[in-house]
Amino acid sequence: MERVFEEGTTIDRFLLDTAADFPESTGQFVNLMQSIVLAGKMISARVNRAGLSGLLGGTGEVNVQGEFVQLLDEYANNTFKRALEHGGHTCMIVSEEDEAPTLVPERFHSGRYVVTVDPLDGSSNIDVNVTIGTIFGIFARKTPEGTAATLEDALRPGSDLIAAGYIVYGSGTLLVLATDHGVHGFSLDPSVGEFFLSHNAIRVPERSTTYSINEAYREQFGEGTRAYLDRLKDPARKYGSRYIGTLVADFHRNLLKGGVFLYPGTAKSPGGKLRLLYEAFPCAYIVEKAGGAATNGKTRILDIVPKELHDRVPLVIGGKAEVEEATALMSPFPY
Ligand code: AHM
Ligand code: MG
Repeated sequence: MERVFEEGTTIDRFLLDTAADFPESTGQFVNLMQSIVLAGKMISARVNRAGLSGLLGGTGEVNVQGEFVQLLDEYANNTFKRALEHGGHTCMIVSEEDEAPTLVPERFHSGRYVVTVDPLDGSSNIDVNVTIGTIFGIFARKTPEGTAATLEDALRPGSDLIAAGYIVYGSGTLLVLATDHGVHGFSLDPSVGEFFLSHNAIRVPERSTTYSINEAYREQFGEGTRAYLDRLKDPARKYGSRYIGTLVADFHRNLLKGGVFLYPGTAKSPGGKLRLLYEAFPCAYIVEKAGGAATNGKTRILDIVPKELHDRVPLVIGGKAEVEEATALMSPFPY
């Protein structure tokens, strides 16, 4: 359902207008998105003041991924969980920072949606003022509303997502939301605390001249990945490389300007580094809604069924023609 919205439409107006297309809508999705917007505004405010409010640096703890937890990671995770738990729209939150899923406590209504979230992607960039972001995916639960959610509600293919998005905290704060209504970007005006439509109906170019990969791992990549990189370096193709090291920031740039992002498997980690449920799935959902594609080198990302909440996956994502070219070269090899 493509609809045309005027620039400057508030995100609230956008959500209410699009919900009106679904007569069976109960309002829970709109409420859920309003909670995500609130959490995003709170995190954005903290990110902007982090250096002044003692929020740079680590907590001294290591998370489920074996990575050092930064103070802002912890703040973002708690903010998200608090915003989502109380609204009566969410039943389960799967976060990068928590080994177990968070079930909405019995004293609140266990609502219709499962939210997967990387509360603060790009942790290694926090302390150096480089763009970071939040990534989220939304499933409608399988088990009945009002009961405790189970793993069955979260361990399912990405094609079951009903919405996904991200918030980038960069030179400005931008929320990108993908639904059946397409992909739209809303910029935060901090002076009024409101997100306004600034990027209408985003489409990713089929082809571009940008690739994003951590090429320091080149010798560890599989044969197909190396062959693909060699092809891109043909001077006639005029490719340039951009790599921020924050998935959501690299993905965002490529979504708007065109490009292909790769975090493939390596000899040491053939299964890749990025996480399926709250990094690859949401980005794959968004890119497909914008006309692009995402694969693990063999299989469409959204067709993969997770075995565990924190599964990792190799990721190649971006313009359709670029992902197809990479897949043709990568698919014969084990990683
Ligand atoms: P994070 O979720 O803990 O921040 O880790 C994921 C990040 C991605 O944002 C980024 O694409 C990747 O790790 C960078 O990894 P590397 O430093 O190996 O290139
Ligand atoms: Mg991340």
